[in-house]
Amino acid sequence: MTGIRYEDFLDLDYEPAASDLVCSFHVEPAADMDMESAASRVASESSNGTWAELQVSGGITDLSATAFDIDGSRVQVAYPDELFEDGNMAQVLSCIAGNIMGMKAVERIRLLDCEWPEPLATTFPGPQFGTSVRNDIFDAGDRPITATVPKPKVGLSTDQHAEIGYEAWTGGIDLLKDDENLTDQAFNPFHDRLTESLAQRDRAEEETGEPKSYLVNITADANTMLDRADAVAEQGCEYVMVDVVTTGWAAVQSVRERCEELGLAIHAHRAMHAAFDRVENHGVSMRVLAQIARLVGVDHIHTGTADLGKLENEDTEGINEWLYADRYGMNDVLPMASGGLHPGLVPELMDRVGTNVGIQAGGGVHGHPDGTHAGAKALRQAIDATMDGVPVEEYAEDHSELATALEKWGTETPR
Ligand code: CAP
Ligand code: MG
Repeated sequence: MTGIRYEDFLDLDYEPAASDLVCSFHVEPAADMDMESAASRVASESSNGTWAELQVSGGITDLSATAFDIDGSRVQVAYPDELFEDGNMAQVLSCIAGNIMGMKAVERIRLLDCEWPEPLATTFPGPQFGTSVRNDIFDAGDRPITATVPKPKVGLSTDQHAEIGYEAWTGGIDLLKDDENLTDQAFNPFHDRLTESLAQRDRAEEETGEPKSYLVNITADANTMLDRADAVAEQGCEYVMVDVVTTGWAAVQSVRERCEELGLAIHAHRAMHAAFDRVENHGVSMRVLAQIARLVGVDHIHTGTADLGKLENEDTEGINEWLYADRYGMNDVLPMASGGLHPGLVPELMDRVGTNVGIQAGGGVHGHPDGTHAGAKALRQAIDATMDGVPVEEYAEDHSELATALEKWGTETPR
């Protein structure tokens, strides 16, 4: 008989094996529970234990996780490689971020960070392109690539949407981007939007002589996303966009597989991430969500504006570092800064996040007093000025679009 008890999941002398997945949690035990008891329950419920003591006749493979370090509220748990199915992110998350999030033994619990071991990490494909898009798809040199999302988010007709794309592209923007809640509604059907936007893209490319592309939102159930990805490739676009948190990682994995066949890059929008990561002492950190995104293989992901924009951000710079760092030769990911950005914020943003990023502005382009084309120019001028080491105020002296944007928004952080 093999006994499995909660106490068996705590071993403060345990040294994780190189093949273990090591997860760091913030744990606040329930009122009547000490930290060691809570930590052992976390390791138990997230691997192979339960509330009752088990007796298994004949013995079983030991798949138990081990809580091996407690430092204040930070608990580290090591998971054996055999616990996980290769290349199945949903299964991994059902272990390390599953039932434990609702255990009564803990008042609060947050998955803070993961150290992904090579045997598990390399069962995932990683990105096809990552930061290389800047010069594989575009011709951006060292500067950040730029994107703009037409506003209002939804309600523009297909013609209006495509026309805004043309104005933005010819103003110097690299990527037109759909908004997270624009998919295939009656006022702007997916296939029409794809065709018309790409027709305007071709026109803009011809006029500017610069490569341009379109982040078309294919978000839907997995089968529909695959059909939409096929249509995107057929029409000669380079990207699909997916709302990766709302669709779920399993669906993203299916899209990633299809995109390999089609040679398409994936732009990951993270709408709903804040439901997991905004409350600081509970949930799943954005750092871990970004790690998952890299493993399953998106090429861009929104990681915030280093606190300069309209939305709450968790450690944009630290997360970006993780996305760039070498992980067993896996491609990196291009972080997208977005949410409340406008030209006046560009110098400080680039100071904080560098140039190996995408910069997305919706309201900060289309809200320009002289319209989208001028707004696109102003954004690009702010980037060019910063790349040249020239203060934007000085650059604005002979760049009127930038001057108007600075007059309107200055360097304010919008809310
Ligand atoms: C930005 C945006 C993006 C957010 C997402 C919006 O528009 O299109 O979805 O940036 O947040 O709908 O708010 P603006 P994050 O440029 O007009 O603000 O990048 O933090 O995931
Ligand atoms: Mg949006």
